[in-house]
Amino acid sequence: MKVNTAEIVMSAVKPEQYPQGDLPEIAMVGRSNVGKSSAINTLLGRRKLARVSGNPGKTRTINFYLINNAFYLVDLPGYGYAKTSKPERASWGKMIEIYLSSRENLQEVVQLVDVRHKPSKEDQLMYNWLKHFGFGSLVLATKLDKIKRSQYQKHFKIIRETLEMPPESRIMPLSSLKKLGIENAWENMEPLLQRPEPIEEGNEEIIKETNEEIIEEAKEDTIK
Ligand SMILES: Nc1nc2c(ncn2[C@@H]2O[C@H](COP(=O)(O)OP(=O)(O)O)[C@@H](O)[C@H]2O)c(=O)[nH]1
Ligand SMILES: [Mg+2]
Repeated sequence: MKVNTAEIVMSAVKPEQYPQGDLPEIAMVGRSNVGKSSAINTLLGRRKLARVSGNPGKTRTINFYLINNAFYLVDLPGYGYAKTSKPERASWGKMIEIYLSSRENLQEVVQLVDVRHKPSKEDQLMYNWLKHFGFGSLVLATKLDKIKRSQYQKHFKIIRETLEMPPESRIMPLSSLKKLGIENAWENMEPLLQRPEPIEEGNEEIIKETNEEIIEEAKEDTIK
């Protein structure tokens, strides 16, 4: 994945502020300090587009990053920050719920977990919530450099089992420090960002004919 342009286009707290248009988007969510801002910077090859660990728990907006004018990467506010008050937690929940349930552009929500630790109760709740909305096919395991290579599989297994990931869901290991796992992450995310080409005027007939040819060929193949 070649990132030519990456810019923040909106910090939103309500749907009216989400960017308009039908570009596809992938969102990232995780507990605060999991390494989400670092991961976004690393995936985009930018040093400080997303702010790293400035003031944990303070980011209370949904940040939309426009990439290559083709899709959005969306930074959702983190959860699990100890000093968050009850009303703050409730407004966080409402904001995320509205986003997950209403955003048509949204193709996938990537859950981030720290590769070192068994996912917390809150991680599990978040992931269940994502599954409920039909997301959760990708989990990004951060801070890979903090464990030994010989321990990778053991940690992936704990994450998979604790979150009760469906067998077809994937773990994408990433180290923002060592810049490991970037290409693999994009290989998993890119297919989710494909949108069918809009049919240009005048091409409908060609597409119809091509489809008919394909159907004919398929029939012939079946007969043989
Ligand atoms: N060793 C290591 N540290 C990381 C990595 N990613 C993030 N961190 C550190 O974890 C802390 C939180 O990172 P940040 O990206 O701000 O997390 P966020 O709160 O989830 O956005 C910072 O001190 C980062 O330097 C990583 O891949 N490896
Ligand atoms: Mg952050």
